[in-house]
Amino acid sequence: MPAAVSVGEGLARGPEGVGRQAYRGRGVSPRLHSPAMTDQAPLRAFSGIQPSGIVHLGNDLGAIRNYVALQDRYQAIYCIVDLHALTSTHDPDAMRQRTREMAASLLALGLDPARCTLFVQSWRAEVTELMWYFTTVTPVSWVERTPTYKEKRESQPDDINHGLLTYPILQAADIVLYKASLVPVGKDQAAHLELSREIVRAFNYRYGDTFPEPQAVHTEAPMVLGTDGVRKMSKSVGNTIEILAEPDLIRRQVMSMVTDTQRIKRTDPGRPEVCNVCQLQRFFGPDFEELWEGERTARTGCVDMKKLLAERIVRHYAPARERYRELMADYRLVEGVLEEGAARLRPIAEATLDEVRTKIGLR
Ligand code: AQP
Repeated sequence: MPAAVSVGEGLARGPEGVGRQAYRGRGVSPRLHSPAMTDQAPLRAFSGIQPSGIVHLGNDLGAIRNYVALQDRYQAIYCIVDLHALTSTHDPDAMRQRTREMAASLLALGLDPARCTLFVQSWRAEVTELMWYFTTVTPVSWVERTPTYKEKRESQPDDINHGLLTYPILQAADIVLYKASLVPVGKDQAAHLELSREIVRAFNYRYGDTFPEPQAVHTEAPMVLGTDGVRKMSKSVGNTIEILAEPDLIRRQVMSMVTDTQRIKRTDPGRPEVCNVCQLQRFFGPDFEELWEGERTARTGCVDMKKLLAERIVRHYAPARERYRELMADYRLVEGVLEEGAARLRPIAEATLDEVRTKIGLR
């Protein structure tokens, strides 16, 4: 099986070029489009997202759109990974609040509890037991070389806690505790996914075939660039577009975007292939090629293009913003969804642990 596949539904493709590199899909595997809820072998999809305060455009275009798409095709399980977030968030009130915000955001953006399972990671604590077993098949050198660990050592030098090192092992346990084989994620997660596959292989090699090797499922925007036009859109960089924020904030964030740096004067022809604003237009209207032509011929300026993108983003997410407000105002519904989600997963988690404890000789 390939390590990554894409589900490009509803996401337009662009031409070759630098921008295209950033947003390129990985080719659609026909196998992934077959109905999944068969009695015989229901394929499971699993993904986790950190309760980290805001949902940005990178999260949605890179992952959440696929969460939504996959819930009609597979048994989809989505998790708010509070245990992972503890490696960086140490304020209990912030943790509680952000977990609520993320749950409400995901429901507002289209997760439907009738078609998927949404829960909070720590509410199914079996995962921590499985993680321990996985630590015993994972060489330290594998986790030390993880790029995100190296990045976090830089970004939080005063807080290099052990959780940062073990982070990808917990991620592997998250996925396979539910025997999921498909993982909708952005491309920034590629190294973690590869490590999950290696850990699964190591476990299966030592104890016999137990878990499927998970594979990433990408959208056609697996790496959304931030407002700086250079780095991955990321909260820690501060280059985000917060899709559920007030319209004025969204407008300010879009208007701050870096465009084609070689287009100095309004009359200079633009290069939509390298302009992040132009590239993002692909996801908010079918007329992006016309817009690009306007850019190439200098009919439109960068400011026009940003204003248009800002209005389209504001409009696109208006219903979700409204729904998010409603859910946060009356949180009981969200709480019920999360409780029901965790309860629904209990038999699967327990069955996996029973099997594992026996295989490794603890029972
Ligand atoms: N820029 C991005 N492009 C495509 N996909 C992205 N994802 C995140 N950023 C991009 C995908 O979103 C899912 C949730 O990831 P996460 O839990 O790591 O989310 P985050 O904390 O919001 O990501 P940040 O902003 O990058 O966090 P920091 O700055 O704290 O490290 C994942 O599937 C991820 O691939």
